[in-house]
Amino acid sequence: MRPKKNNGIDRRDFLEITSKTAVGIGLTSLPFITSSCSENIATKTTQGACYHDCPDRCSWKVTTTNNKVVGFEASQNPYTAGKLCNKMEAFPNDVTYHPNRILTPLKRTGLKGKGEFEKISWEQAISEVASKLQSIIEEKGGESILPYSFGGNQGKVQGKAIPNRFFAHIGASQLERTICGNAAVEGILATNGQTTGVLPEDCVHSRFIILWGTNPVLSNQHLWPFIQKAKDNGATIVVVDPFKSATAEKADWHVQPYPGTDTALALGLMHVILKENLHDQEYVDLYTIGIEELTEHVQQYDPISVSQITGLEKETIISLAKTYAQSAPSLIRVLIGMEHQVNGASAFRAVAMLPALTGAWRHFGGGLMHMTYELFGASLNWESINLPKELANRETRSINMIELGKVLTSKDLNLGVDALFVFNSNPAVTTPNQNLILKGLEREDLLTIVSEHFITDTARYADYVFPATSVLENWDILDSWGSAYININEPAIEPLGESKPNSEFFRLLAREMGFSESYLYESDIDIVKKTLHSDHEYLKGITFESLRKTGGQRLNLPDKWMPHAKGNFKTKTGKCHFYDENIEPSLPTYIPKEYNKTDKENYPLHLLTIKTPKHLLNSSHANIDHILKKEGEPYLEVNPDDASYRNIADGDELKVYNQRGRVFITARISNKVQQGIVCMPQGFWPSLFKGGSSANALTDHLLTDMGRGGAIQEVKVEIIKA
Ligand SMILES: Nc1nc2c(c(=O)[nH]1)N[C@H]1C(S)=C(S)[C@@H](COP(=O)(O)OP(=O)(O)OC[C@H]3O[C@@H](n4cnc5c(=O)[nH]c(N)nc54)[C@H](O)[C@@H]3O)O[C@H]1N2
Ligand SMILES: Nc1nc2c(c(=O)[nH]1)N[C@H]1C(S)=C(S)[C@@H](COP(=O)(O)OP(=O)(O)OC[C@H]3O[C@@H](n4cnc5c(=O)[nH]c(N)nc54)[C@H](O)[C@@H]3O)O[C@H]1N2
Ligand code: SF4
Ligand SMILES: [Mo]
Repeated sequence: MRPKKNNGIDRRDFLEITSKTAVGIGLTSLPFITSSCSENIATKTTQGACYHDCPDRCSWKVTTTNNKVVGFEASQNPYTAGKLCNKMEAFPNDVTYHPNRILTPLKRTGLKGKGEFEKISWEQAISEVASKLQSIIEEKGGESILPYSFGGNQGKVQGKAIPNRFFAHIGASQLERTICGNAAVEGILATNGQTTGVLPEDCVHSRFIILWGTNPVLSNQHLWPFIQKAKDNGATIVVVDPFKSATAEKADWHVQPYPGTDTALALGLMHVILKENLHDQEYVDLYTIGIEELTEHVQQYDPISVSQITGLEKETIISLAKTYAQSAPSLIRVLIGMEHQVNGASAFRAVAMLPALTGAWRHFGGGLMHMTYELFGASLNWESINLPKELANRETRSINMIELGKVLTSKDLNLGVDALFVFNSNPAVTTPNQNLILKGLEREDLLTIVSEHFITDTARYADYVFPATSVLENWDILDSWGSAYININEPAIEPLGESKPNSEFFRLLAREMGFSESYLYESDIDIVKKTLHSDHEYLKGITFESLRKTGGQRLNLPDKWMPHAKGNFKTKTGKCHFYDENIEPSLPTYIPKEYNKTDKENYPLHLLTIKTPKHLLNSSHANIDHILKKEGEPYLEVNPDDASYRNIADGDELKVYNQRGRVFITARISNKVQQGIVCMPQGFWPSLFKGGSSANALTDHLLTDMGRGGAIQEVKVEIIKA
């Protein structure tokens, strides 16, 4: 069966259209390559912003002398607060000036996967790729070309506008970009109709904060100081996480359920709150629908049943429910962590009900904190970024990014992909089912084109590699999914070598393919300026010129942002939906994945592959020697009972394996995981990992219950001494 067609708007586009998320590290003497020339010194400072898929979206300024970076530091954005994070402090040397950076187009000379290339000119590369694409389009149709991009560069120009126009114009397949955020958002939208709740800075007013499946100490570093401030003001900090994360180590209370059981836990808390009459009847009556259905539904989620599902003591469930409901302002912070489960969306849907049930939204600093992209969706001029009307309603097939391995290796002709374009992503490391993806990338009949800074494990399989500029060399505009700040990114230096921005790469290709439509050739700076052309009140005082002077600016939001103090939910009814007959199931329901008996016996341990590396951003920077050295040896966390049962000692070399692959890694015996669960870091490249496989060799391309996200953490394995 052909995958369903859609209306041309992928989920992430839709997020941004509708309305999608620092206190920081002063940088001093960085060993940037500086100009040796003392005559004609031209020094300038440009404003920019971090391009990474990170909720903090820090603002920076770059000082250059004679086209060389001599200074790189946080700018005056109060959320960045004077500090970039540890991952980015040496960015110019780690990426822009790194000796391994690709600075010319490359053409494959060796076998796929070997990473053997020769340098060729842009003219030759563009001309060969254009003619191959034209042949594929003529013989097989545009849909046999698949763009594969994700959060590598979150700039609206380099990540979206021009690349999207090019692929829509040639009638390529659409990619459902759902690996991050879709399940979470879908769950929250089902309940609240919008994801923007409490703003990050406002958590200082909270007195009880649950960090539910999120690890801000590593993943959202500029939020953490605000949480600490709340703690200093007397707030209790609770972490709900199956892993004792860096954040859980610092919390007052770590609640450690089994992975993927949050739906049951949230429903269990609601059971207790309703039973103890701790809900806010007035708020419920005025601003919610479905309390009768919810009350009946949660009967089955009594503390004993929920204790069996989650592995938590029933007293823990009762106590968490009571302290949460009796504290004000109480805040629940969710981000991404718990969405990568088969019932990930339901978990977000259920958790999002808690603040309405308790009336937490009435208090400043109370409610739910998730993403902020809707603020930009409402205020920026999206006409400049979204597809032009000529292309907007195209009906080409959609392919889910999670299923890349399956699609590339499928014998089903309808799924046929003859050309794969990878940019802003490294799927050989970041997408589930690594071995299947690598098998697909090995196909001799697949034309693989990769635009990159480095020969990543994906680029090793490319027929052509194109050198992309780094963020210091191109224009862009960056909104945020975790803060209320908007940034422009000015090029600080001329592109190094023969590197070109993603946008220019697609413009060159379009020209070579003979297209004349002007939307394919709009300049980067024009797109940036046009995006800010909006008379929306949030953009008052924010212009191209002001952003060039100040760096990141906060949207012009009301002083006290309390979106649901008086209801105002963005659901169809305007109310918070505890129950929704248009959604199946009509109430969030805990439905675990069923395993057959043999699989249960062969692979009894639940594996988490999470973003525990402090110095990596997904797979980015994981090829830089000094960073890998700082990161140190990766470990598999094993509970002492699981270890002793298998006669495994701390420091033993292990083989972690299942039906899809095996990874070799050293054992660390600890109580960071409960019995039955093991945990390994995500981000390391298979080519740089002993045995040539890393975390995603064990994960599967299962989809989530809603939002078509990746149930990446639904993995069972066994471990033995290697
Ligand atoms: N240092 C660093 N920072 C990053 C990134 C990075 O790679 N490195 N990546 C960035 C990106 S792309 C994103 S999306 C954000 C993500 O930021 P977060 O939302 O914080 O997500 P994760 O770090 O994926 O996972 C957070 C926690 O969720 C827990 N978790 C896993 N499964 C479950 C579950 O079933 N229930 C519950 N309650 N918890 C669960 C994990 O154990 C983990 O400790 O971080 C961004 N920031
Ligand atoms: N097992 C497991 N897998 C996961 C996760 C997990 O927790 N566990 N987390 C998931 C999540 S939340 C996410 S967001 C994804 C992230 O997955 P990806 O989006 O694939 O993220 P990165 O690994 O950072 O890869 C981005 C690549 O883009 C390149 N790049 C950066 N800027 C540019 C540019 O301007 N032009 C071009 N052409 N290239 C550029 C970088 O060099 C880098 O190689 O991973 C997911 N995968
Ligand atoms: S990775 Fe995140 S925290 Fe670090 S500089 Fe970039 S936006 Fe800031
Ligand atoms: Mo992500």
